[in-house]
Amino acid sequence: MTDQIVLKGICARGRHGVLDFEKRDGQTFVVDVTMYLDLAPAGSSDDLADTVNYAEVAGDVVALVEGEPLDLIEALAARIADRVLSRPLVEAVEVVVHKPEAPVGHPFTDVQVRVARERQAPVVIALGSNLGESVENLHDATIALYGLIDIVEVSPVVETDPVGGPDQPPYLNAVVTGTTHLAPSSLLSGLHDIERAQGRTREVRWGPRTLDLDLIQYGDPVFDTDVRMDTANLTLPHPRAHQRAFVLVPWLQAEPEAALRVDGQVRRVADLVSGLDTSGVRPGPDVDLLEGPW
Ligand code: A4P
Ligand code: MG
Repeated sequence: MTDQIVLKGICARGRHGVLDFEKRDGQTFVVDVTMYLDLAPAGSSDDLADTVNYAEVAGDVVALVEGEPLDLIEALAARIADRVLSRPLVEAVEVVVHKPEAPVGHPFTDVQVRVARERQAPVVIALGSNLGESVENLHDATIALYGLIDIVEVSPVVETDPVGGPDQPPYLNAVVTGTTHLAPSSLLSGLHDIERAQGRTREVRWGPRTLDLDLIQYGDPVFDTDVRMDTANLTLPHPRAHQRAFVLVPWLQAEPEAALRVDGQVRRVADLVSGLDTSGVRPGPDVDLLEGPW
């Protein structure tokens, strides 16, 4: 069951309606917002940064009610839902807009429009393995990713020279793109679960591993919907991805139009790759990570 924050009865005057006098005189609108998110982090940290500040949400709702006049409360509800979903931690939202003074022409107590929206954010995940049966590790991880994202593209497997860390065998790397309704922090903990299920232990930074899953990008920088954050557990976009041929080369193969934000600028991955030394990246085993052959 998903946790919720419920904010009820936010009241403001707006000028939404089809009739002239509604736009001229305005009336009262009342809004209820139910946000679905994982409250476990805030439950243990007692830190406002780990949850959604409902006072800010109320401020956003009032700004939209008092803002640009719309004809329909359906449109108002949809805009409120989109605004709430733009908060990185919110995974789904239900918005109810009440218009108790609507010109209905008969006695009534309330009219309300209810919309439910779920996040569908594009995501890019990089996979790496250089311990154990690496091809199988990447295959199992790709299948497990179905539990977290709707997969759109799976890159070919590339073999890569290790970057950083101790002396270690070459890696197999790949990139999976898709969409998810999960918030970034929930997606990252899902990635850690998959790593753990494959026996990943964290001993040496940049050391050999059965499986590494990195969240490279969340949202789309071209539409300015990419999440930018830097917390103790999660940095987005991934801070080293733009320098790493073992991430960018397979990503470009999976998504030729890919873009990544680097130091605030939206860059084509194709341009980033052409500026990198890619000599340590070569074709890997000829397998389709979803289909085989095994
Ligand atoms: N973390 C913060 N932001 C993110 C994010 N966007 N995605 C935190 C994933 N994790 C993120 O990661 C350390 C911590 O980073 C996590 O607890 C998470 O909360 P880790 O996976 O435990 O450790 P790591 O992978 O050793 O460190 P790091 O810094 O993620 O290393 P990289 O950048 O992933 O590099 N060479 C080749 N050829 N191929 C490789 O795949 N991989 C690495 C690891 C080094 N050299 C390589 C390869
Ligand atoms: Mg990592």
